[in-house]
Amino acid sequence: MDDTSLSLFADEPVRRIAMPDAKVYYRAGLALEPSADACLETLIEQTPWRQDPITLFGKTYLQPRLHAWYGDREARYRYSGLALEPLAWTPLLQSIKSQVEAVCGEVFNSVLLNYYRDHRDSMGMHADDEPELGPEPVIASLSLGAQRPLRFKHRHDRSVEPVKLPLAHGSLLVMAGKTQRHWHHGMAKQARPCGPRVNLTFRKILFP
Ligand SMILES: O=C(O)CCC(=O)C(=O)O
Ligand SMILES: [Mn+2]
Repeated sequence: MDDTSLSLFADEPVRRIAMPDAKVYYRAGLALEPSADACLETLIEQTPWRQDPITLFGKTYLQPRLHAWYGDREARYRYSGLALEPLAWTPLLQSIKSQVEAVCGEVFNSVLLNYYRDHRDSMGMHADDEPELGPEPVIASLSLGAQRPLRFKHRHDRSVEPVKLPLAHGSLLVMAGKTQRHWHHGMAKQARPCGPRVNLTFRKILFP
């Protein structure tokens, strides 16, 4: 997404987050159909959630969250060392995908669902910079459920202030441009208890 495609958000309250070397946009209060509440409940209940082992620095752990991967048949993706076969789109995910595409003016061919069951689930700092996403991927991230902060940290310049962005129920975060090249993002576990959160990150795999 370039700055001109901001017009696709029309008069909606889109915020560009002040971050050097990045294009990050945030919009709260998406008018989803079915409602954000209904999407959250259905996705928690009906998704075939998986919790896969992950190897980091030679040690194997269970990922501290659940996930599911959906996409067009050819869309394969390697994520943190896992090769994921996409599940076929459900009518609900297809509908959410169309609504997200309409809001941000991009077409996606896959979505990673993350389920943070409570405050103890998390995602480590990372960049979505796999080659199959291309050099300047547009990643649209829909948040449902408990509001939790996404943390951003510049990868190369320690003088740049980290950013902590709370992601509200029914909000859309779009990362574009060189964001993945220059920033890491992640979600820490937190001490304060909170309810479940489901996140959907829509992606476009260029070389399936
Ligand atoms: O849960 C989030 O908001 C972040 C998810 C994320 O970064 C990812 O799926 O790559
Ligand atoms: Mn990510």
